[in-house]
Formats: sequence, structure tokens, C-alpha cells
Amino acid sequence: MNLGAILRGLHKGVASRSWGRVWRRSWWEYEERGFHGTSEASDITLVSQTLKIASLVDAFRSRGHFVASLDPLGRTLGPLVEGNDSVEYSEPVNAKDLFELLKNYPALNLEAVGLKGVDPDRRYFLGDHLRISRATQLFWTVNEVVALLRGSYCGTTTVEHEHVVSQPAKDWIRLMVERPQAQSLFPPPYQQRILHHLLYTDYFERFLAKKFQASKRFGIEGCESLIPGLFALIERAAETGVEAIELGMSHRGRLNVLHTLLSKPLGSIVTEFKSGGDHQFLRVGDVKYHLGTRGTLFFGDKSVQISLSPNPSHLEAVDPVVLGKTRAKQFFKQDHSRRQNMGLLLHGDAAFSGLGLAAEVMQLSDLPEYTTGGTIHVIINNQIGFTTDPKLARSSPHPSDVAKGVGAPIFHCNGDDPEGVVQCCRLAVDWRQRFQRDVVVDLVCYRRHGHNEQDDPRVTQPLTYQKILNHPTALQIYSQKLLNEDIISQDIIDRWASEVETKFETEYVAADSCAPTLHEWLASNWQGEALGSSSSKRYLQPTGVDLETLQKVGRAISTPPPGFNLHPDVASLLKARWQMMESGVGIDWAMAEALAFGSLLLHADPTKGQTVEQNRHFSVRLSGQDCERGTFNQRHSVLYDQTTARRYIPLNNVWLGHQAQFLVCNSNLSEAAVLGFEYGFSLENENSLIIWEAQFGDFTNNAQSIIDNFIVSGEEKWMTPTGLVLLLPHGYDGQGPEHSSGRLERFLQLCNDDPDHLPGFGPLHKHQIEAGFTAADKDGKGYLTKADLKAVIEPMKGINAERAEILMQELDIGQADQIQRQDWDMFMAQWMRRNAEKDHNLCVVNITTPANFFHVLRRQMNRPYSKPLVIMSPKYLLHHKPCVSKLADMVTGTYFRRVIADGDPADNLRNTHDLLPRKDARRLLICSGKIFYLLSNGRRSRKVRDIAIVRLEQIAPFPFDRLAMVINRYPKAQLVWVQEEPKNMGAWTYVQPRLATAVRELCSHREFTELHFIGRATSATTATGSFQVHQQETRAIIDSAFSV
Ligand SMILES: Cc1ncc(C[n+]2csc(CCOP(=O)(O)OP(=O)(O)O)c2C)c(N)n1
Ligand SMILES: [Mg+2]
Repeated sequence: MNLGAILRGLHKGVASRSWGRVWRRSWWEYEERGFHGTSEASDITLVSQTLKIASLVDAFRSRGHFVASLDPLGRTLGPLVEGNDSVEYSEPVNAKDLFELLKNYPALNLEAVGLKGVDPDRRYFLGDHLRISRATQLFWTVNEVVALLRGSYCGTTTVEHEHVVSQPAKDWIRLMVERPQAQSLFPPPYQQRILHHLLYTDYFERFLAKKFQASKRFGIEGCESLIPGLFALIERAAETGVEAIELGMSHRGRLNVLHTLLSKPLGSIVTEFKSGGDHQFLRVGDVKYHLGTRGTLFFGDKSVQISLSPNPSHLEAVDPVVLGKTRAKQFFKQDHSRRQNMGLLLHGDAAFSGLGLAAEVMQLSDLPEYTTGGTIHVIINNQIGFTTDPKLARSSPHPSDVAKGVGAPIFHCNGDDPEGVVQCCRLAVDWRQRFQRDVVVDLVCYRRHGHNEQDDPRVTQPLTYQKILNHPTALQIYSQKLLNEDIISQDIIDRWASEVETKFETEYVAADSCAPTLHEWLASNWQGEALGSSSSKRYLQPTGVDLETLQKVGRAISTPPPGFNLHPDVASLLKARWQMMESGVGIDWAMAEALAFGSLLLHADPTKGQTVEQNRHFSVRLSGQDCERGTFNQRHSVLYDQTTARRYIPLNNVWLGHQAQFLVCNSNLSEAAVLGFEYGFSLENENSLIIWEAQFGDFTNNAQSIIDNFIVSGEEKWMTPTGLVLLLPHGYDGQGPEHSSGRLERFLQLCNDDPDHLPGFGPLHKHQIEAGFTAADKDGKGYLTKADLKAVIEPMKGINAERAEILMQELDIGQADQIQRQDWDMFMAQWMRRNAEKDHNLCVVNITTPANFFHVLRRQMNRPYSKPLVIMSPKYLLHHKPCVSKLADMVTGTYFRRVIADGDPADNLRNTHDLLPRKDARRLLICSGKIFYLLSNGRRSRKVRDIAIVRLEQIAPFPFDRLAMVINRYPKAQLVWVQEEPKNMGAWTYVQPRLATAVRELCSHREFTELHFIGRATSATTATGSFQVHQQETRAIIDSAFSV
């Protein structure tokens, strides 16, 4: 039987209503016999006509979106005819056939659209090709196909899904959208609710526009449907089991989202508008359209918590942070299905298509250790970016096209059809909850005003804005529709409008009397922290660990499971580790790291009388490129069986059932996305050590906005402390410009400590102390009462408040009835000095001993505040024989050393024997990091006795006191800073003024106070590309360090 006969048979089958049987039989016969018999001309015609219709179906599915009515301003998608002003488009070249067809529909000129010969009245068999046919019909006229699919793919909503990889997922989308579109999907009460949301949104912007004409608010006008869309999205999420949503968005419509969706009181927003610059004593956190908030939305008996992340201006930078937070929530709440916690990102059209970070973040979406079970992306596609038209902003038809790379379906919808927007948002949730993959809603709209409200957009887009001026609002359009359909009355709309206006006015007036309270002030200022309002539940604990525990960890991580077929190199590595534990000496860098991780993971051990307070346990998450093995073949945190490729993670087998989890994840190749993700992860729970490792430190500059705008400044801007650790391999080994420097100088430049004053004595501190007094002395008496002081301390319960009380007693303040200004100043200066490290924004270390590395990692979890930690980690030292420590340097009683001098207990080389007494040293070399070993070796080989070396292990916060103490031990020594980096890089520019301050303030009686520099000459590039030149430069540094 040939294909024509099969089709004829199918037609007969339908006539006899036994089509299913005929279908199966016919195809069976077709396959059995093959299609090589002679065919009748009519059969061929039928086949070709059917195929043409099938192609038409495919055309709608794959290219219908090109001709869909997505633009509220009525333009079709296609190349611009001319100019920068996108008001005129030509017909789309990529869907000309569909364009012609729909333009003339329902009068079909079949020939003109490639359907020549198709019988318009005949029903053709499309079988399974149209999903809807499963439930309803198998035979279709061309007219029916067009009617159905133009509604599904060319109306005010459409979906791009051909790029979705999984066939069942693709089928699901077709099933959802290929349906008659004639009637609204929503019952009248639901439609009324959509209208009410639109009205509220619209009136909110009008209200702010009226009250704050001269302010920027980045209003949502032109995309008001976003709000009903988001309501629907969150509601559907609640219905499908979502309990919490992490939300990230940029400026556009943010105030509306904050108020309308997240219920941020209008009074607070109004106060923020009004108070810009009023309270000079406040270190203002950030502009109002960057601030985050939280809110809970209730839907019947279900509720969803929404947490809007604060973000910087850098568009898309918040994306990975939000996803890291989402993943952390899933981890800590044990949401294994990832269906209770979800990420939601709102993007601008220009940002989403233009900024690579959006694409980099999407590439995390299906990676086992980074997936959040699908993110919903909503693009506020107002078809403009600042003053730039889409034509000039991207090289793809839609702004959403980058999402196709990860197989995310893309629902496009016209913002003037709020029901379509709502429907797309609901479908996006259903997709996410069903398939656990990313999905995009491209909300096509326009921007009614300029980029901000002070901008006149007609300057650059005259024709578009002429059109927009005459274009009715979404509220007007939708009101009219519901009025026409008798779903609402004008009276009700008027009543709603007046209620909303009254509400806004009332809250506006009330905002005037809403003065910031002392508590609010504390909550947004340094002083809350300084006085101990830290919300941390951690305590200051020693970082040394008892020997028995160290050995337990060490042995566990040196032991493969029985029968495990190790790679010979790994086998010898484990053997060496075992020996380190047995001998207690020769502990190398990687082992020290593993011991730090392993000991942090362990629960309290009651057999040793430990309580949870004494021994908190912490999960550890290490993420970065190739970090499982380690770029330098040092870590081997995952063992692979050489015959089965089975994975085994020793650190998860230290004490089964009594330890937290160690997560180690090789990441994709994006620095910005992964670092942002880990930063986000670190924000969710302070009781977890989160580490990001760069392949080489150099590559961190790809993530600069995450560092500048979040890690080092987030706490000050948004009160979001982080204890994130960055491991940045750094050091001059002759590997060229891009494998030498972790850009130490950049991190040091970001540190907020004052180079010219000891902590607590700088002008900023003085100003803050002054402002604090004024705020506490509410009625301007000129002194504080005990009650005033109590009001400052009262809100801060717990150990830190106790510390404040103790200090007050020590300084004899707060005992008298009146606390005078000078008492307050002294108290605060002392307090700030004692809390110096806590007031810093970043800790930067360049460590030289494995034991100190062990301690600094453990310290991160054992102090009552979280600060980001940048570790310039070694490469060459990982396998350098002298760079080892003893187990004894990690046991109880030992701790992190900010400074290590010759002969100190923490000096792992302990080579003091040949040196002259300290008082006779003629030079003190001060250095940091790897160069110490070169200097030490140079001194020994030259048999120099009168030059001492001190290592600055913690560079920032600068250990003024410790270093001064060491310097004072060498009264006659000339002070020389030695570094391997060029003079305009490395730590020099940071160290120089601080060391000068330390010497001036704390070592004033010494003979030499000047500081000399030895290092590479200033340079544009970090390092030479020639190994020989590198060696010459290194030799020159060492020679000058020991020259006469
Ligand atoms: C990384 C970055 N580059 C440039 C800017 C400056 N900028 C602010 S808004 C904007 C236009 C954004 O357009 P779009 O993403 O479409 O959002 P819209 O304002 O249209 O809602 C630009 C270029 C920025 N904030 N961030
Ligand atoms: Mg835009």
C-alpha cells in the first residue's frame, strides 16, 4: 500500500468512525511493505497538499511570533525602515508568508502563501500533528488550521518553543496554547480583579508624579499590566506549592512593585522621597529605587513570602545573587524538590539582551549544584533602553533570544492585553513547577515617559512619542473592554478610583508625622553595629582544635573506602596525608584546608563534654572552576574510582551522622555569575562557610561589579553582611601577565579603613560620634541622661549590649546622672577602637603558613560578625617543601596571627639561630605572602645575620597595633617594605600610609621612621611574559633586600 492509499484509507476510516484502527493498520502496512509501489497522481496530490498544511502548522509554531500582535503601538516585528525612531517597520522578511496570510485573512489567497493546490473546502488528515486533535478532531480544513493557530501564535500572546529540547515538554506547551481563543479564560470576578490591580498601579504612578514632579521614579507607565501579571504569577505559584520567592529587579516599576505588590507603606516611600539629604548624620544607604524589602502575599489559606533583593545600578548584576539566595533557601529548608522556593527575575529589554551576565546566569540553570529548579524571567520589554531603539541594542529579533540557548520557552504578550499577560505568567509558573527549567515572559509594552521622568523622550524618538501621546492607557483599554462586555460598571470603576485616591492622600498626610525613630536610625547606621546590635548568633571562639579531633578528621580524609581503586598519584597523596597526621609535621596547604573544613563540619562531641555552644558545626560550600581537584593538582576533595568512575568525598565521611555537609562544586566558566551566586548563598545563613575560588586570581576582574557593588559595599548600603571567602591564586611564578596577580591592590583600595588615623580617631569617626550624641540627646540638653543612653542600648539585647555595659563601667561612664559630651566621645572612641575589625568592610590576607590558613578559615565561622574575606592564595607554595606547619600549630590555644616575626611561635621556619639579637638588627624587611620564602632563603644562603623579616599575614584591616609592637622590638632597624609586585600594584600603596601612621602614633621613639620600598618597577602590566626576565627581576629584589 502506498501513502496515498493510506491517507485514502484514513478518510474512509473517519467516515466509518473507526479511524484509530485504520490509522494503526495503515501505518503498519506502510512500514511492512515500504513506500515504493507505483503511486497514483491523486495520491501524490493528497500527500503534497497534506504536507503543505502540516508545514503551515509548523510555520505558525516556529515563526508565528514574528507576526503576532505584540506591540501595543501596533507595529510588527521586522527591520526598521529608517532612522533611530522605530515607528515604522517593514513587513517581517522571516515570516512573509504568514504576514500575507494574516493580512488578508479570512479571504485566503492560498497560492500567495505557498498553499497552491490546497482544496479550501477539504478536510485534511493532520493526526497527531496538531495536539488539540488528540481530544477533538483529526481532520482539518486550511481555514480551521489558520483560525486556530493564528489565535494561538499570532494574537496578543504567543510562545516560542521550537527550541525546547524535550519533546514531552514541547508537547505540553502545544497542548496548553493550541486551543480556541474566542472566550476569556477568566471568570468575571477575576477580570474585575485584574482591572482593580491595573487601576491601583496606574493611580499610584499618577499620585507620585503629582506629588514629586521633580523626582525620578522610573515609573511603570506603559507597562501597567506587569502588576496584575505578577499577582497572577505569585498566586499560581502559591497554588502549586511555592512558599517563598526570591525576587530581583531593576529600577523600572520598582516603587510600584514595592508598594502595590509587597505592601511597602506609601508613608515610607513618601518619606524617602522627601527626606533625601535631610538627615546628614545618616550614612545614607542607597537610593530608594535600589532598596530591597520583604512582603507576604496571602491567597486563601496559602501564602508566599517575597524577598526583593536590594541591587546596585549595574543592570542584571543582581541576577546571580537572587539565584544564590534561592538555592541557599532550598538547601537550608531541605526543599529537595525545589518546588517551595523559587527565583523570579524581572529584566529590562535592553539589559537582558545586552548584558552577558544574564546569559551567564542562565547557563547555571541546569547545573546540579547551581540549579534552582527553574527561574521565571519577566522582561519588561518597553522597546527602548534609555534613548536607544531595539534595532541598535541587539542583533536578535526579540530581547529574549538569549534564553533560547538553555531551552527556555518564551511567552510573549502584549502589555495592552492584561488577560494575556496574566495567562502567560500563569503558564510560566506551571511550566516551572512541572519541568523545573527556566522560562521567560516577554511583556511587550512601551515607556510612556522618558527614561526617567525628567527626560524628554521626544528629543530622540519623536515619532514614537507622538504615537504614545495619543495612545490610551492599559487601564483605559481594559476598562472599556469590560464595560463593553458588561463585566463592570462605570460606577464601580469611579468608586474604586476615588477610594484609591483617598487612601493615597491619607497615607501621604500621615507620612509627614512619621519621623524616623532612633531605632530606625540605628538600624541604618554604623552605630547599631558598633553598639552591638549585630544579629549574629555566633560567638567569639578560639580557632585552635583539640589534637584528637584534628587526627580524627585527618585520618578520615586520608582513607579511601575499602576496595576503592585509586589513581596511583592520588593514592600516594593520601598516603602522604596519612603520614602527616601520624607524624604531626609537614602539614601542607591542602591538608590544612581540609582540616579546617573537616573540623568546621563536625557536630559537638558529648563524649568530650562539648556542647553545641562550644562547638557549633557549619556546612561548607566550595565553588569555582575545577575546584574539586584544585587547579594546581593540590586539593583532590573528590576521589574517583579508576574502574567505575565512582565519586567519593572524604570530607563527607569524617563522622557519618554527626557532621554537616561539605559541598564542593566545579562551576561553569563564568566568574561573575558564580561569584554572585555564592555571595547570594552566603546571605541566607551565616552558619555556613561559603567559598568561591578563582582559577587564577587574575580572572576575578570579570566579576568586578559583584565585588564592588555587593561584596564590599552591601553591608553599608543595605545592611546585608556576608562572610563569603574568596580564594584568589596569586603570586609571581613567571607565568606571564594573566597568571600572576589576584589584583591585591584592587581589594585593598576597596577597604574602608582610614590610612591616616588609628581606628576610632579619624574625622569620620569623630563626625559619627558627634552625630550619635545629637541623635541620642533628643531634646538638645547638651548632655545625656541615663535614660537617653539606655534608649541607645536598649534595642540591642544580648551579649554585645552586655559588652557595651561592661565598657561603660570600665570607663566609668553612665554612673553619673549626666553624661557629658567628652565622656561620650571617649566612650565611643574606645568602643570603636575595640570594634575596629568589626567596622571594616573587608578582610584581605596574604598568608604564608598552612596553619595560619587553617585558622583564618576557622575564624571566619568563629566570630560574632560576618565580613568578606579575600585570601591571596598560593600556587607555588602549595607544593613548596618549607611551606608546611605542624599539627601543634593548629591545636587548642593556637590562633590566627595577623603578623609573624622571626622566632614567633607561629614562625614555621623558626630560623632564628643565626640571627643577631633583635636590638642589633639593622634592617627589618616587612613583606606579605610568598616572597617571604624567597627572602628567608636569600638571607640563609647569604648568611645574613642582621636583617630581620616580618610577615604581614593580614593586610587589611591593617594591624596597626601588632605591627607597631614588632617594629618596636627592632629599635635600630631601617624599615623596608618588600613585595614582588610592581610598585603601582600589590600592597605597597595601602601599606605605606598606614605603616607611617602606626610608626608615627605607636613607635614615636625610634630612630628610623622612614619606610623604603623594594619591588618591581611601576608597570602597565602585572608581570612579564618572559620567564628569564621574571627570574632576573626576582633576583634583583632579593639582592636589594640584602644589599648593604
Ligand atoms: C551595567 C549598566 N550599564 C549601563 C547602565 C545605565 N542604564 C541605566 S538604565 C539603562 C537602560 C536600560 O534599558 P532597559 O534594560 O530596556 O530598561 P528600561 O529602563 O527600558 O526599563 C541604562 C543603559 C546601567 N544601569 N547598568
Ligand atoms: Mg527598556
